[in-house]
Amino acid sequence: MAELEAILRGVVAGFPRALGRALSWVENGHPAGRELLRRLPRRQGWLPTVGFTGPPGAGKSTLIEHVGLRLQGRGERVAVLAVDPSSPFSGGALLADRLRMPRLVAAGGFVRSLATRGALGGLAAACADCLEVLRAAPFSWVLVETVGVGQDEVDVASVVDTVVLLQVPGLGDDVQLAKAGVMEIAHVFVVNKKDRPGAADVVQMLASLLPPPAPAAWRPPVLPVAATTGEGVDELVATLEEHQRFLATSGHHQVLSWERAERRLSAILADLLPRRAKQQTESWRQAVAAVVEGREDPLTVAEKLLQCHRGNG
Ligand SMILES: Nc1nc2c(ncn2[C@@H]2O[C@H](COP(=O)(O)OP(=O)(O)OP(=O)(O)O)[C@@H](O)[C@H]2O)c(=O)[nH]1
Ligand SMILES: [Mg+2]
Repeated sequence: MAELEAILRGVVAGFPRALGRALSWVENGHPAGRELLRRLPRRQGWLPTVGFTGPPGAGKSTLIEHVGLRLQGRGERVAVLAVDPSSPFSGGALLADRLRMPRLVAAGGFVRSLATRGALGGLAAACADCLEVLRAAPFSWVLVETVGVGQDEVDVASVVDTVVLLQVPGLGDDVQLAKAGVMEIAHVFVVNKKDRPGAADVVQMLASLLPPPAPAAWRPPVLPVAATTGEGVDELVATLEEHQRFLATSGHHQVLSWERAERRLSAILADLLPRRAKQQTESWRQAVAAVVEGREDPLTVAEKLLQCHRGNG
């Protein structure tokens, strides 16, 4: 496939068009995407990935653009994935992507939105696959934006190294945080819109919710930021670098790689197994009937299906 070869070369060279195409294939579960993932060169070394999450309108995009600009300014190469399940844009809508973070794109950053339809294993899996594509390209940082604070965000957080949780004054934040269980997954807390009244209270409240410091553990800092003016962004970038150093020197890279591989395999299997089982229409129908009629319990039936499947290769 000459086109696949060209896209592979383009990805490795970091060409935006090739990257956009490759990410569309992967995002849409296109067969060419699977072939591409199989053939991507393995990256040497670690590619730092940072997820930014928080409620709608908290300033994630504004902040990511600033962070990206700082990094690009120092000669780093930055890619941004904006994960947006509800996005009307998909399939490499280059124009929409450019409109998202124009200054970062003008500075040479790569920005892509991700609507994730049809990938095996859901949003987090699609995101993980897209990160694999970016790992083969010459980027030195990847920043991922996710909207909201729900299960999807917790899942997406599991594919990045560093999770930045944005909060803003005036949202009844403590309730939201406690409910979503995202306190546990954040490595850095940002209180954005520090120019607004109440920001200092949110900083204090977050600091009071943190667990007591433990030896050799990462302690999430709480950073007040104003993304519109860039105030506090230098401190945030320094913190992101510090967290990456912590991961590198504390043996976390191996742990993260192992956990990610396990999660990916589990997610793919959870998707593949029912699909395969249903392809055997008659045995699937009989299996369901056995459960409906109470002749056998679901676990026994599922185990039989697995065995039967193994018999079929
Ligand atoms: N006053 C103030 N406004 C800000 C700040 N940061 C962002 N905003 C504004 O907040 C609004 C939302 O910013 P975005 O960066 O689009 O927020 P987001 O979290 O990416 O939003 P979604 O992607 O829609 O969830 C915009 O109007 C920004 O200009 C800040 O530090 N102070
Ligand atoms: Mg945004």
